[in-house]
Amino acid sequence: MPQPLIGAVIGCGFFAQNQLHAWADLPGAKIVALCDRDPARLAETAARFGIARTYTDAGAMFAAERLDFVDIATTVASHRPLVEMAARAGVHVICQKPFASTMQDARAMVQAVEAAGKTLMVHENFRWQSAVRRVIDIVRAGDLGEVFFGRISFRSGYDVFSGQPYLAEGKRFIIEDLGIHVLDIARALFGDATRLAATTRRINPAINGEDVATMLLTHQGGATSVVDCSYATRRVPETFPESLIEIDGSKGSLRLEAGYRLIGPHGVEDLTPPLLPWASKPWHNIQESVLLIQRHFLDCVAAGVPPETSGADNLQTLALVEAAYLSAAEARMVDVALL
Ligand code: NAD
Ligand code: 89Y
Repeated sequence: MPQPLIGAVIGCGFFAQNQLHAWADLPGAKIVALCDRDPARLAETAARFGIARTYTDAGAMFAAERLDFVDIATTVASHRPLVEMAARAGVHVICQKPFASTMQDARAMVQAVEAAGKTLMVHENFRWQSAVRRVIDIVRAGDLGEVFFGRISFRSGYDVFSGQPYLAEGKRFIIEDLGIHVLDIARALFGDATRLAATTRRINPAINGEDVATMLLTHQGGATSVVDCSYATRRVPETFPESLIEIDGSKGSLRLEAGYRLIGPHGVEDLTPPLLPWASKPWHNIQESVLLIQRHFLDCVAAGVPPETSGADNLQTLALVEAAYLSAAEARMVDVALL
């Protein structure tokens, strides 16, 4: 049995709890230290997961610990300094989405970790949800033939603001927070996109950013896709946090419907995700994907290959986010390569 990779988690907030549960389930990793600048959150999380060594300052942690990797679970403003610090410390890095607030920051972060010769994975987990992964496997196996159309739709009225109050505050909301995942699924299914057009709306008057976005993408391979997301959709039944998928190809079509029901080239499949012992509905779909992406990271480090959502790969997803905001602001189709 190989030795586990020794790691630390920076950020002990809302979502890091899932990441820590997943690490505890993975024998290939051992989290030995935690860091959060909020001492109360730090102490509470350390006690919950039985992690003895804690730091309120990431620099102090890197100076004191011998780590193989760090898992950065903070919000976007701290990503660049923390990723660059991790690169200087010479450790592998996982960083939560959104990876960066500008393309310039993102490129610098990728470069820093590349120069250190380490692995950088963006925690872009939606493409690892088991139902979504099944669809990706079907498309990549060629079971639908040449794909010419796709739609990935995330429409919900779920209150995400109570758990993540910062989402109501930013000038940007749904594309940067949630659409980023859905755009990443589109890339995983149809390849990189060359052109994008978007419209946005804000329906909820209590938030600052857009909560509805509709995007049209042209992909390099020739497929056209529609990525639409909304947190202003009061649907019954509520489907949070499911991404519904429609794909048409030259040999067949598939539909991933609400309730994780897939109708495709292999008949009707029930893709209900498992409820992990530490998970809770309706988040269990996302929570399982956290375990799967973190396992993927360990596999990639062991094999010396880049993760699917490496930092370099994620530049393409971030470019789509930027393209969507630009397109909505200027009411025009945007050439993604120019960003
Ligand atoms: P949060 O505010 O609840 O937690 C972030 C924590 O990081 C806080 O406790 C804060 O004190 C700490 N922190 C911030 N800067 C720090 C620094 N420089 N050093 C040490 N600690 C620092 O936020 P959250 O809701 O847990 O979200 C964290 C990230 O996870 C966000 O980028 C969010 O978009 C992402 N997220 C991802 C998913 C997913 O499915 N991939 C789901 C939810 C949130
Ligand atoms: O922050 C978001 C994410 O990454 O997944 C769902 C979410 O928690 C709210 O939109």
